[in-house]
Amino acid sequence: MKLLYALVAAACASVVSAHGVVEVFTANGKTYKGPGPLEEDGPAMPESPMRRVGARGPVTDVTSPDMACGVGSPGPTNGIVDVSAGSEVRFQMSPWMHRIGPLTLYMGKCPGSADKCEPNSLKWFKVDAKGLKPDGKWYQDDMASGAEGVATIPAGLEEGDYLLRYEILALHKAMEKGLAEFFIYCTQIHLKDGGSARPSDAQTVSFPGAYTAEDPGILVDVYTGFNSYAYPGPEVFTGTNGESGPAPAPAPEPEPEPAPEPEPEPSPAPEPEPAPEPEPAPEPEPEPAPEPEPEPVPEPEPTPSPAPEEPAPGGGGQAPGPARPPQPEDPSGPIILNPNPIPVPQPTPTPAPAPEPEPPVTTPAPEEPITPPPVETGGPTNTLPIETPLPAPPPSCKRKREAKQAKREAAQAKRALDNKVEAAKRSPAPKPRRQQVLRTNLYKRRYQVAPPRN
Ligand SMILES: [Cu+2]
Repeated sequence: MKLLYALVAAACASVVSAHGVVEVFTANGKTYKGPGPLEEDGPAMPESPMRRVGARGPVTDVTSPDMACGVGSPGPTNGIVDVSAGSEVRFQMSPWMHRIGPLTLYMGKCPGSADKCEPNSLKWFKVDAKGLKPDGKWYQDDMASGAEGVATIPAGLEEGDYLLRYEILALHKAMEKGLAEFFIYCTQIHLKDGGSARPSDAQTVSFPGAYTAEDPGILVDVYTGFNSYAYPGPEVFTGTNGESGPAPAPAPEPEPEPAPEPEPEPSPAPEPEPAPEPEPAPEPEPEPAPEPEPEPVPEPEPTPSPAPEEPAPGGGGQAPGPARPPQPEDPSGPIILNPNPIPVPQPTPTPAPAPEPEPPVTTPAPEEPITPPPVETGGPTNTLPIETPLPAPPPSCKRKREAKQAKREAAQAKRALDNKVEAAKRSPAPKPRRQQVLRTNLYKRRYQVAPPRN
C-alpha cells in the first residue's frame, strides 16, 4: 500500500492533473510537435514554434500575466513557422479531458520578430471562436474525443510576425467565481500571403485585462437554465477590409459580419451526462461526472468526502436564478472540426462513449486496480503479477512424509514469491505516463480530491 501511495504521489508530482497540452500544431500542410510542460522534464524542443508552458494545469486568475501565453508565462522559443492568411491552423491536444466551454484563437502582431515577442504588451484580436454546436454539445466535446481544434486565420490580414494564442476555456465548474479554467498556448508564426487588413483598436484587447472574473461567459452555470453562450472578449475580427493574397488550399469560409444573432438552439442544456444526485455544495476539486474514464473500478470503496460537485440539470436544490437573456451567438459562422485529423503520432481515439484509447503498454505489468493485491509481504506489490497461492496444508497428517512434502512445497512457493517481490523492488517497471495519468484520474474520481503529493 505504501508503494502504491508513492507511485500515485510520483505520478501527481509530475502530472498535476491530466490536462493535455498542444501536442501537434499544423499549418500550411506541415506539422510541428509541441514541447511538454516544463515541469515534466521532457525534451525542451527549442526549435518548436510553440512556447513551452510550465505545467498542465489551468490558469484561473484572469488578472494573471499567465493569461497571455499560459501557465508560467513561457518565454520565447526559436521556431517561427509560415502560416498563410486565410488558411486553417490546427491544434492536436495530447489527450484532452474537458468537454464544456469554448475554443478561441487570438492573434497579436509582434513589433519585431516573433521569437522576441512579448505577449503581455501585445494588442490581441480574436480571429476564431467555437462554442456550442447545433446539437447542443460543445466543440470542446469533440476535442475530448480526439478531434483537433481548428481555427481560420483571416484572409487579407497584413503580413508579419504574430503570436497565435489558443485558448481552451473549461466551464464545468464555472458556476463558482474563479473556477473557470483557462488553458492557453502561444505559437510563433510568420503570416504570409496576406493583405492590408488590421484590426482597429476597439477590436483589440490585452492579456491580462481582456476578461473579468464576472464576465457572463466566465462566471456561468452551464447546467441550469442554460441555452446560449456569451463569449468573453471582443468580437471576432474577420479581416474583411484587406485584399487577400493568393488563397491557399482550403478556401476561407465566408464569414458573416459579426451581427449578433440570438442562439436559436432551444435544446436542453448541453450537459453530456446528467449526474443523478443534486448536490447543493459544489466542491472545487473533483472533475465532473461526464468525463470519460475507461479504467475499471474493481471494488467500490467508500469515498472519504462524499460530496460530488456536479449539480443535476434543472437541479433540485439549485435556485436557477433569473434566467439569462439569450446571448449573442458566435459570429464566426459555421465551425469546422476536422473529423479526419492529419495523421500525427497520436492515436486517434474513437468518439464519445467509447473508452479512451490506451496506448500500447510495453511493460509486462498488467494494469491493476488501486487496491493492493492480496500479498502479505509488505514489500512492493504494485506491478507484480502474483498468481501463485500458497498450497493449502494437507487435510490430515496421518503420513509424515506427505506432510513434509507439503511443507517443502509451501516453502518453495513462498521463496518464489519472495524472489518475485525482491525483483520488483530492485527494478520497478517504469509506468508509461498514460497509465499514471489514468491512475491519477481514477484516484481523483474516487476520492474526490487530488492525490497526495510527496
Ligand atoms: Cu481541469
